[in-house]
Order: sequence, then C-alpha cells, then structure tokens
Amino acid sequence: MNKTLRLILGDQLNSKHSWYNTVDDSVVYVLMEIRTETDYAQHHIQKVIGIFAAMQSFATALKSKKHQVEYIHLNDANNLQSFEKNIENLVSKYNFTHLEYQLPDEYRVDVILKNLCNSISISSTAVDSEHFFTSRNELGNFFEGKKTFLMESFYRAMRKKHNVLMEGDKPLTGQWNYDGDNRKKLPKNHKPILPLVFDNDVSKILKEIHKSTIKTIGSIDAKNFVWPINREQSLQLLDFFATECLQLFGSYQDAMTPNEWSLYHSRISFSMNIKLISPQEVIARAIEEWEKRPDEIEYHQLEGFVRQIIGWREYMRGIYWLKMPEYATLNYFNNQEKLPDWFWTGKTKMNCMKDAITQSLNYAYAHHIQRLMITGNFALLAGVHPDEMDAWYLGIYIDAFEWVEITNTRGMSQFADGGIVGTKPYVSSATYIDKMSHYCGSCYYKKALKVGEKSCPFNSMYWNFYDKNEDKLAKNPRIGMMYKVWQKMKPEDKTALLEQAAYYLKNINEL
Ligand code: FAD
Ligand code: DLZ
Ligand code: SF4
Repeated sequence: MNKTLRLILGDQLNSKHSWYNTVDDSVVYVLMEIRTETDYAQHHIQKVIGIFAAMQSFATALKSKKHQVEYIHLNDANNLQSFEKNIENLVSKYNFTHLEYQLPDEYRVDVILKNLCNSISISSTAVDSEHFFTSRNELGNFFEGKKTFLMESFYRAMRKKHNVLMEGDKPLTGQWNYDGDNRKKLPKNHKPILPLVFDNDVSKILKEIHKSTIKTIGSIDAKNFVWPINREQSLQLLDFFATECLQLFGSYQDAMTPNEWSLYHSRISFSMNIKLISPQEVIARAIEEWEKRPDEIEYHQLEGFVRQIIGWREYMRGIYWLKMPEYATLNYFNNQEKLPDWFWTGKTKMNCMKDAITQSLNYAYAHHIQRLMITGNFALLAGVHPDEMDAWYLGIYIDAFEWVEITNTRGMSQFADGGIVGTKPYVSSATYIDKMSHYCGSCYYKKALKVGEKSCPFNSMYWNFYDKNEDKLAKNPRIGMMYKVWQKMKPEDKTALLEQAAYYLKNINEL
C-alpha cells in the first residue's frame, strides 16, 4: 500500500493549505521539535516556546479533524533531533513510499531537504506553502536585467497585480505612497493604548526546555505567555489591531517612547511568519475596517500598513531568494567589531538603547524603528560585524526567520549589501532619535553635546562613521550633503569629534 509522509515545519502552520482539504488514511503528517532548529541560533525563550506551543496546538487541531499526525516532542526517546534523521527513521519504520514537504522559507533548510530527497530511497515532492503573495523567484523575474531593486516599483506592481487599493489601473486617491504622513512624534502626554496580550499557560513546555540543554536568551512569564499560539488568537490580535490601532498606525509608526513596547503596531509578524494567518487576510481585515469607518481611519494610516505587508515583506523575501547564499557573507564596510556585552543585558546608560534592548529581552519584540534606528543604528556606527548582528536579531525576536531577518539586518540596517535593499545607510545622531522619541530628556547623556564626558555617543560616532567610510559613501547622491558639512567643519572640531568617538569605541562596554 502507498503511504505518504508529509513534513510540517514549525513555521508552516497554515491550516488553510490545500493539503488539509481532504482526510486521507494513507497520509501521515509529522511535526518535530528538534535541536538543529532550537540551536542554529541562540533564540529568545519566548520564540522557542511560542513555536512549540503553536506546533502542538496545530497538531491537536489536525488530529481533531481526523488527520493522522506523528508529533515528535523535544525529549522523546526516539527523537533523533534533525529533520533528515527523524524522517529517515520514520520512513524505514513505517514503510512510507512517498515524502512531501512545503517549500521552506529558509535557504539552509531548503538545502537540507533537497539533499534528503536525493539520498532517500523513496520518491518525494515539494509543494508551495500557499502563504505569500509572490513565488520565490517573482521578484528576481520582475527586476531581471535591472541594476537596482527599488521597493517602490515592486510595491506598485504588487498593488496592481493583486488589485489592492486600486481604482482600475490607478492607485486609489491618485497617490501610491503616503510615507511622508507617517513620521509623527507622540505628543508629550499621550497615553498609548494598552496592547492586547494573551495569558497562555506554557509552563509544561518550559519544563521540557529546562530538561534539555538548549541555551536561550530573555525572560518569560510561562503562566501568562503573551503571544498568540493558534489561529483564533492570531485573528483576535488582528481584530484588535484593526479596531483599536489602525487609526493611529501610520502617524506613530516611527515614534518611540520609554516603557511602551508596541504602541500602535500590529505585533502580527509572529502569527504571519509561522503562517497561522496569511498576509492576504491581514490586509483584507485592515481594508474592511477602513471601509467601515472612513471618517475615523484616514487613508494614509491604511496605506502605510498595506505597504509594509504587500510591499516590504514580499520584497524582502524576493531579495532573499534572489541573493542567497552569497547575501549571508556580504560585509560592504568590512566591519569586524564584536557586539557590546550590554546587548545581552540592556545594562547601559544610553536610555534609548536600554529601553529597546530591555523590552526585547522581556517581550522578544521591538518595533521597526527601534530595530533600525536604535540598536541597528548604534551597531553600524560601532562597526560591528554583520555576522554578530544577524545572530543577535535572529535570536532575540519572536518573528525572526532568516528570510526576513537577514535582508532587514544585513541589508536595510547594516548596509552590508552595499545598497541592494536600501539606497543609503540608516545612521543618525541624537537629533533624529530625539525628534522621534522621548528618550533623550531623561538620559544620562546629553543629546546636544558632541564631545565631553556626557556627550551623546551617537553624535561623535555618527561623524566617525562618515569619516571612516568616506571612500565608500562620499559619491552617494543621497549623502553627499553630509560630506559637505563634514568638510566645512573646523579641523580642531573634527579632531575632537574623532577623538571622542575613538574613546567611546574603545570603552564600548562601559557606555
Ligand atoms: P507592524 O509595524 O505592525 O507592521 C505590519 C507588518 O508589516 C509586520 O508584521 C511585518 O510582517 C511587515 N513589515 C513591516 N516592516 C517590514 C520589513 N522591513 N520587512 C518585512 N516585513 C515588514 N521582521 C520580521 O518579520 N522578522 C524579522 O526577523 C525582522 N528582523 C528585522 C531586523 C531589523 C534590523 C529590522 C530593521 C527590521 C526587521 N523586521 C523583521 C521588520 C520589522 O521590524 C518587523 O516586521 C516588525 O517590527 C514586526 O512587528 P509588527 O508585526 O508589530 O509590525
Ligand atoms: C525556529 C524554530 C525552532 C526554534 N524550533 C523548531 C523546531 O523544533 N521544529 C521545527 O520544525 N521548526 C522550528 N523552528 C522553525 C524552523 O527553524 C523553520 O521552520 C525553518 O527555519 C524554515 O524557515
Ligand atoms: Fe540615546 Fe543619546 Fe538620546 Fe541618550 S542622549 S537617549 S544615548 S540618543
């Protein structure tokens, strides 16, 4: 009798996949908690737990629909701790005649599964994961023959192709992009909405992780785990976003304030990245809410949100598949430094860094501007090696999977790709951070000081970065202005700035 084994990866929990349209006695689904996946990065404890909890809940739901499921728990005696070994074991034990898997999102796992299929004695098929708007190679085809990969042109093509916020072949309202309306600071006494959190009890899973030797980072309240772990909770979170946050999403998308960890962001990336919900339904829910309340939700709030998903998210995935595996080795500035120790503890006097890192350790989450313009900005100014950055971002965030982490980190944040994803490095002095946040007022360092004991480290390190990388950046039309300012500066002021930066960089662990 023919028997098929279907592998479900921890980030492929898509209950709408056509695999599940029929119940078939000759098909067995397998999910596995394995050390190759828990150990390829040092993950945040909430990330490992969130994935295991969602995998377990997904397996239970499949079983309740009469599908046959083999679930290999972390500490099961028969767990051989890798996809290939567990599959080989199952195939020989139960005489499977065919193996199927959904195309993985990660290059590393793609190679593992291809190799397995070549070496295994049974036939195999890879199918689409039926999640994204685009196929793996769509972006590559779209930009074929082009030297640059402008997100905006890809975004417009996506809007047209999928008929999202369109009126015929014109963008609704006549304007494609409202980014300019999305850069407000939070008013001083503004009290942001309290985020919707869940209270999942994941203590049993935590116990199993403690029994193993898995090394994790960050903290967790295992009796009240805040992240969604199934489709129902993901839909609730999406609903909360649409009804409570969307109306201010765009306006405060780039804003930051101490002790408020999510503001008006959706926190939907984890649910989407493990495929509990699809980008299509996330966008549809936001559009539906805007259509219901056009007087309360301005169009730019909606467009900003839709762009992140149908634009940036699909774009990053396309770049990943176009440029891997070389992408993971790029280091345009030849940066070689280590991450400061306090990236793992949050113990620094820099208020902005302390807040972004502490909340990352507490919630496995920071929003985009915290990742880009606080932690990423500092690390680029400090010349940290992109490998160190990737390891940190891949570990610490609950939504971190290489296809979207590496393009954002190595590309957008660290400019290690020399400008594939972004047109210029995202660096700033305290001026930008103060413009977008309430961090500087209560900081040990003084935002207005460029040199001296309490001068903000971002200020001198910013100029040091431009000075150090002049050969690579001076010709960039988007930053030529900065070099004019730098060149006009008095030599003694330049020297003082560079000496201050050198002092901070030498004593980076004491900042
Ligand atoms: P919202 O602000 O509510 O945005 C809505 C959705 O848009 C997100 O859920 C996400 O799916 C999508 N989105 C927004 N910006 C981006 C972007 N730049 N690239 C891709 N999708 C985007 N996102 C990840 O999903 N995983 C990562 O590992 C990851 N690593 C990052 C590392 C760095 C250095 C930077 C600068 C950004 C990274 N991002 C990553 C992008 C972005 O920060 C997160 O998607 C976002 O913060 C998730 O929170 P949210 O769901 O509340 O997003
Ligand atoms: C991230 C992760 C972790 C921590 N653990 C598992 C696991 O035990 N089993 C599993 O199937 N998937 C896990 N994942 C997600 C995978 O790393 C992810 O499926 C691949 O990186 C492909 O994107
Ligand atoms: Fe951050 Fe500098 Fe502002 Fe302090 S003064 S919060 S270190 S930007």
